[in-house]
Amino acid sequence: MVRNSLLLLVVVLVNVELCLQSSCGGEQEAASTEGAAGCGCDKLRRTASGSVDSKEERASSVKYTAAANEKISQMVFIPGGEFLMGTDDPGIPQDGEAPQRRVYVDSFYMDVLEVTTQQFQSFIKATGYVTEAEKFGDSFVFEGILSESVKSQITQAVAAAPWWLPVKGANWNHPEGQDSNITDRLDHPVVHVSWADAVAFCSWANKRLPTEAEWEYACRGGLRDRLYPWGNKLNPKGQHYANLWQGDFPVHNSGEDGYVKTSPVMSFPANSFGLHDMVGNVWEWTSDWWTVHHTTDHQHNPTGPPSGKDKVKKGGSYMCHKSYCYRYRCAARSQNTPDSSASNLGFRCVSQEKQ
Ligand SMILES: *[C@@H]1O[C@H](CO)[C@@H](O)[C@H](O)[C@H]1NC(C)=O
Ligand SMILES: [Ca+2]
Ligand SMILES: [Ca+2]
Repeated sequence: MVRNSLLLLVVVLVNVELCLQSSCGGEQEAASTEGAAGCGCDKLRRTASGSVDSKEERASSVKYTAAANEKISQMVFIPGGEFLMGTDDPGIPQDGEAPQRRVYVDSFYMDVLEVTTQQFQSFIKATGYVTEAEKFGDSFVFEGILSESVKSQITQAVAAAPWWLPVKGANWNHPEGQDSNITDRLDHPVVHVSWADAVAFCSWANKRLPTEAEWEYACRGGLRDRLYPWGNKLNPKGQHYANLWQGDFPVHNSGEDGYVKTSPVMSFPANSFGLHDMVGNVWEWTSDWWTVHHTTDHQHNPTGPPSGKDKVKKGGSYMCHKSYCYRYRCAARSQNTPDSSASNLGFRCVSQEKQ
């Protein structure tokens, strides 16, 4: 009874129906433990029940910066090969990190960096594409990065993760709602992009989203059975290798790694494939549907289940800390419905041919 009434504290926005844990969480969430509750990212669900079009807003605020940065769209060759995907020592067992399995992936090219707001702006400018967050009229923003004025207008939260607030007008161009913009973060990863938005961007760039196997292979950078893209120690020699959370979630982020929100892409060292921010900064969409059941049969270029409800995302974000979201490991994984968007979720693209 008490539990139910707590869950029902969650409210429904005019245009967005938040999906309650009790009504659509399914077995996966019921199985969640405290340690795995994490940043609550997987609780961010909505059902498409109407939309608010904010096109005029977008048109007036998009400002194209012509100075295209070469490095920004650079891709690196990832030589194909076999690797051990997943782990037999899962940090979060119910996420389906196990079992460890032999997987082969063909060679491909991968964006060195997470797709930036500037790159995404170029895409919008060129195509007039309207993101799902813009159609819905809102997106999920972590409470800790909102202005007091925006916060004061919000009366809803996600029951299972009350630090996530649906913010009206939040989208890639206004990451914390209407009183925010991307002027000072063109080199930060774009956020508030849904899975379809990410797919649209990649195909516009003549690329595609990575499969989970490709993403994880790339994350591991040729290392065998290691936790992170750089090895097993989180902070070798006291150095930070990823934009994560230091402090007590969700109330205090000490920013010891230099950033309490997103960081400019390339602020942290690359792995041996030359890829930056594979873990941390923002979560990255993959093309796979979510499942927690994996075959141990030797797989070649696996693409995940043929259908599903959620898409796999990888790498964790600036909101992750070991105490509640130990998901900034290469084997770690999480999921969202494809129409989800949030202030810590972005992507990068891959391609089979050199671009
Ligand atoms: C962007 O936001 C900053 C403050 O965060 C503000 O000073 C600036 O005027 C805004 N720019 C635009 C184009 O709205
Ligand atoms: Ca940080
Ligand atoms: Ca990342």
